Amino acid sequence: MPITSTPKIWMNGELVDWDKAQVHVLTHTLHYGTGVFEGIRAYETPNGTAIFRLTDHMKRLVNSAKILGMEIPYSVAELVQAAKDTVRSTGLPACYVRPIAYYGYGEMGLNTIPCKTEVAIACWPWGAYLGEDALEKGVRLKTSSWVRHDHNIMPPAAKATGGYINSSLAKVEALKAGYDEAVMLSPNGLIAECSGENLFAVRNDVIITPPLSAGALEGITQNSVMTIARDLGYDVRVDNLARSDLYIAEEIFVCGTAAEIGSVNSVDDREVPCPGPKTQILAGLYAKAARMQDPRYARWCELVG
Ligand code: PPE
Repeated sequence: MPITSTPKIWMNGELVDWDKAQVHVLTHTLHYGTGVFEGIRAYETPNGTAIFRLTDHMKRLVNSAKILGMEIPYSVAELVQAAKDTVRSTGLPACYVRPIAYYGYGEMGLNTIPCKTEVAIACWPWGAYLGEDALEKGVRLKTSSWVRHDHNIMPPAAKATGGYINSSLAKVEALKAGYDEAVMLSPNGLIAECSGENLFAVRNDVIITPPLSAGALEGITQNSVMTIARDLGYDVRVDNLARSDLYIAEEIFVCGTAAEIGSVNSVDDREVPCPGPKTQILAGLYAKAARMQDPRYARWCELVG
């Protein structure tokens, strides 16, 4: 999906022109994948543009850095303000927001202790990540031959740039095989998540999503969906899922900031009823919550001002 430029990018405390937001080819993180990032969405709401769960995303960014032993020279509050300033500077009513913290030019070698952390926040309009009809028609999933990395190889709780080699291998493999998205298993064969989304399956009327311990990112969309589902009185559990649970699920959906909520119509060519009734209800409520149209979740919408 090609990027559409916007006027400014926030870099190390300043809004700079889009074309000037550049790094040197000897940037540390370009060589070793030592960065952390976030994916956030700003939505048009009746009260103006609001960034969905911005503070929670910035907290996760700081935690990702902490896991890597990286120090971000800004507080969560400063990062929140910077993201709002960036979105406001574009004049866009809705957009995708991409903060990244990375080790810049100056040091080389695997020792990151002397490296200085740089931070940038860019935003641009980004459409439906899994296609416009991902909710209605559903996506085709394929179990990946690539195993999700393990906690002692690359902590899945950190949204680290280098970790996404694993996701990218899985995504491209699935696309080349004619599927839309990859399901990744943990080293012991349990469902972890998709290459860029968390996964939920409904079995015996219970909505289940795999835990961090199975290699899933603690998704903010996942958390929002669980809250909405529990408020509806659904039985929601964070629990392990086996591959066969997906083959006989009543419904399956995937969710993430970029993808929002997409239904799943098959896994490894076993058809799954789609779009499932719970999926449709949850997707409708999520879309309203993100646009500040549901007072119960208005606290999640942080107005850019
Ligand atoms: N798992 C993975 C591996 C993942 O990348 C994401 C988000 C999620 C789960 C869902 O997390 P959350 O956004 O907090 O609900 N993926 C981001 C980046 C996608 C990309 O291609 O880049 C996103 O959705 O913004």
